[in-house]
Amino acid sequence: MRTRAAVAVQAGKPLEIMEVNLAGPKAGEVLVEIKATGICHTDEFTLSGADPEGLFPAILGHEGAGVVVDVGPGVTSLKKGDHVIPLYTPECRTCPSCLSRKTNLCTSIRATQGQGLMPDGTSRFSTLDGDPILHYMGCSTFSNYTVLPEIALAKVREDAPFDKICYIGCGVTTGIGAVINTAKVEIGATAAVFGLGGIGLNVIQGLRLAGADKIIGVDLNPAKKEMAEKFGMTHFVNPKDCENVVQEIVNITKTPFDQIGGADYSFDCTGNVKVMRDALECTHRGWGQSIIIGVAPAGAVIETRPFQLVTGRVWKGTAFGGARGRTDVPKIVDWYMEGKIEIDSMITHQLKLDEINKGFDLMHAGESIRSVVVY
Ligand code: NAD
Ligand code: AHE
Ligand code: ZN
Repeated sequence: MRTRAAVAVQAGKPLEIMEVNLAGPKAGEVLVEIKATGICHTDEFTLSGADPEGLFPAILGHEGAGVVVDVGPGVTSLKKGDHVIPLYTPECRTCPSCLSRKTNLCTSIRATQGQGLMPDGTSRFSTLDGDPILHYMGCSTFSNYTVLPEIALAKVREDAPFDKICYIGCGVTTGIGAVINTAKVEIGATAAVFGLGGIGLNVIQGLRLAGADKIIGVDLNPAKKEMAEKFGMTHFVNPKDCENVVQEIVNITKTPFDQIGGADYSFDCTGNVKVMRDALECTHRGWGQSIIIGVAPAGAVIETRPFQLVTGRVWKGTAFGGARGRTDVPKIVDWYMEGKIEIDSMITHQLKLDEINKGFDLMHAGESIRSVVVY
């Protein structure tokens, strides 16, 4: 079939909207009509050329929601008409990683996914001239129709609006999951969140759900303060307005009983390795945990004095908030529909596919939280 898609033809160039060919689903695969897709900073990261796994031409996008149109041979868990959210972290439930119960990082199709290919080593997308176009993160939601492996789709309830729940395909689950699954934050904890964008705000809403006391937000953009306060931020620090961010956070977390200070938990949602260091070093001596969510460019390295770890701080990372997609994503959709979590106000812009590059411009200008393309 033919479908309309925004194609990343080259690093650093705007996406090009065009008709492309899409081959039907093979064994174990599913054809999905994408109804809506968010634009995550990771799409921008790959388009910029900073992603060591970034390959071109490719159809980016990994934060979608849609409807099953057709299934390939052997597909048993999904049927035509099912509402689904694509999973860039699949859940096969049979690989050593899934069976370990220690990680959500299913490894069954990771190698081909990183090469922009389906599990059989080929692409379903091509130009009208027949040249292959690569998949991206196994999802390619910047195409109106896309093909995914069955294990990379979460079946969700049919009354949930696509233009909101697409955000659960990455940002919402990543932020809330980092708090609940990765850090396992407890009631009364203190936390610092670096970067108050589409991920950081969801970390903040996760911290509020978990019952954290002090929630300190850090961002260079003062315009992010108001929205973060609505989601539960109690203190705001702008690195431009203080001499030492780490000291500022330590001071905020001091109590009459505890004059050492330091956040119980911190989260990097910027992808900046200097910020990651601050995020580690602002945590409490003896038990502080810092969770890296941000994705850093090729070649970037993190550094700190080993003494920071010798004195009990823990550095961790998380992908997709530690969520097992087929199991956890339908539950997060329920939380949204039951009013336990908020999404609507974070979707600051709704665009048509033709306007998708505007979504990247809004992100660069710091004017959006999430832009969502509705097909
Ligand atoms: P975003 O652009 O919406 O937000 C980033 C925020 O960080 C902005 O508000 C920006 O002003 C702020 N910021 C930038 N530099 C800063 C600095 N030096 N100090 C303080 N604040 C700073 O991006 P997003 O969609 O929220 O994504 C955030 C990061 O998370 C990106 O690196 C993205 O690739 C990554 N990410 C990781 C996962 C995962 O599974 N680990 C999932 C989604 C996104
Ligand atoms: N390809 C990059 C790394 C990109 C990355 O870390 N991606 C996250 C998801 S970001 C979603 O917005 C992830 O899932 N990582 C685990 C994995 O297996 O990719 C690089 O540096 O090579
Ligand atoms: Zn993402």
